[in-house]
Amino acid sequence: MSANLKGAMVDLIDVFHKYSGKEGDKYTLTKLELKNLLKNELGEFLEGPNDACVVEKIMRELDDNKDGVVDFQEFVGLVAALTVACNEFFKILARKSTGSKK
Ligand SMILES: [Ca+2]
Repeated sequence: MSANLKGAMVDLIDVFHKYSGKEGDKYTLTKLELKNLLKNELGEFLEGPNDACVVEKIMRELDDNKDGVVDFQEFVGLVAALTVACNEFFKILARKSTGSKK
């Protein structure tokens, strides 16, 4: 895992393109590409990435400009939201382990 921000940014771009290049426009994610990315990369964070309804819902939420595909900017919104959620989770864990009530 990357321990620096520049590495994390490059990784983020690499991961996106690894999936976006499979079918259709190589710079956007189709529903199938999004499903594979969610399943392979975020399977442990997301409930039911194999569930078509879940993928459909995430797709609708991410597809800001309603063009039926997810571009990099739209994808980064998901990553940012998940990263914020993870950070909150780690803060709670840290508070529990130190016994702080803040
Ligand atoms: Ca879109």
